Amino acid sequence: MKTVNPFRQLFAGLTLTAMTLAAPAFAAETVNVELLGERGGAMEITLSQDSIVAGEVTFQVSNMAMDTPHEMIVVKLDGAGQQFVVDPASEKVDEAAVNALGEVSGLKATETGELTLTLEPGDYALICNLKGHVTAGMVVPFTVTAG
Ligand SMILES: [Cu+2]
Repeated sequence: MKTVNPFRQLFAGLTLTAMTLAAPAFAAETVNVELLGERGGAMEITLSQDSIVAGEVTFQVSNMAMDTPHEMIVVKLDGAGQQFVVDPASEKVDEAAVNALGEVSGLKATETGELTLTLEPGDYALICNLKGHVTAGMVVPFTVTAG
């Protein structure tokens, strides 16, 4: 006759529960990023949260425009309030001159994309560097704290 130790089964069940409960502590942060505005008008980037604790973060990026492409570039700043220099000829920030860590590029109107990065504490900015878009308002500060 086969016997089953009920305590052993209970213990196995508790262990599984403990692992399930612990899992969210390791989950990455998610920041929802909306790219807003149409060609020729005001544009902006809005964030579901403008600060996270250092570690892995996923930017879920949505181009909310009706017919204007956008992108999102994550830039590490030298310090809070650092201003971007927009070249008057190209109407863009020189990406080689800034510390760009990653991007979701080429989002047509209504398209979405995502980018996962591991960020250390510091000051960052998210920009859309399509021609004229930073000047039109597509730059927003983002802070990563030590926690
Ligand atoms: Cu844009």
